[in-house]
Amino acid sequence: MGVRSSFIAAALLLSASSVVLAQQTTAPQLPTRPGQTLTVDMRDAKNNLVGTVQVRPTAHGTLFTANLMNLQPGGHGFHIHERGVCDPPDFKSAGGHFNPNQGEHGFDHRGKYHAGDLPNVYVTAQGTAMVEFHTDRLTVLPAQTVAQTGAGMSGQQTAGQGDAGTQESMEPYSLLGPNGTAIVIHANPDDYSDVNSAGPRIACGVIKPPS
Ligand SMILES: [Cu+2]
Repeated sequence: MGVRSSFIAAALLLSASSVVLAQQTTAPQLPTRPGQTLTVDMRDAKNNLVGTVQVRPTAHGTLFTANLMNLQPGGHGFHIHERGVCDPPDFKSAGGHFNPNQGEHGFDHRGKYHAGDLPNVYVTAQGTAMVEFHTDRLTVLPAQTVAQTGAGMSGQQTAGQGDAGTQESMEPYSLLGPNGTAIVIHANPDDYSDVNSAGPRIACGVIKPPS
């Protein structure tokens, strides 16, 4: 086989693999293992992009990396809400906090707290923020996978068994359940106890599987 024919063979191989790649990037695909990062576009009440949040699965939960801009300086509540719908301007469509374990709001609550409770983000005088935080309470594994592997919603199952009603699952809850979820940024910082302390919703982004 001459140089020319092996070149053609290599070219054919290359085009065959590009076809496979194209199929993979166009077909919707749920993440099934740690390492596949989701990018959430955050938009304000006027539907302007105010940054992105990377949602990266880890071996122990989820790492959030927020890169934000054009926000009011100061502290802002940052939560996961229970519906993957962000209708401006008030974003009430996103529902309440993501709370599959039926807890109370805030890290200061002694019992179960909302899985969607996350730390505040602090915006600079320039209107930007770059924040990373990790939680072991949330996962971007599909809800079905979490259920099949015995992870996730077992908190509710345990509650149904009576005596262990106050025991909470240590496994993470899926951000990609049937209703979807959304990241919501509030006008004020969360005081980690009062559900209303963070005030109105100023930005929202739907967490969805890669398309
Ligand atoms: Cu919120």
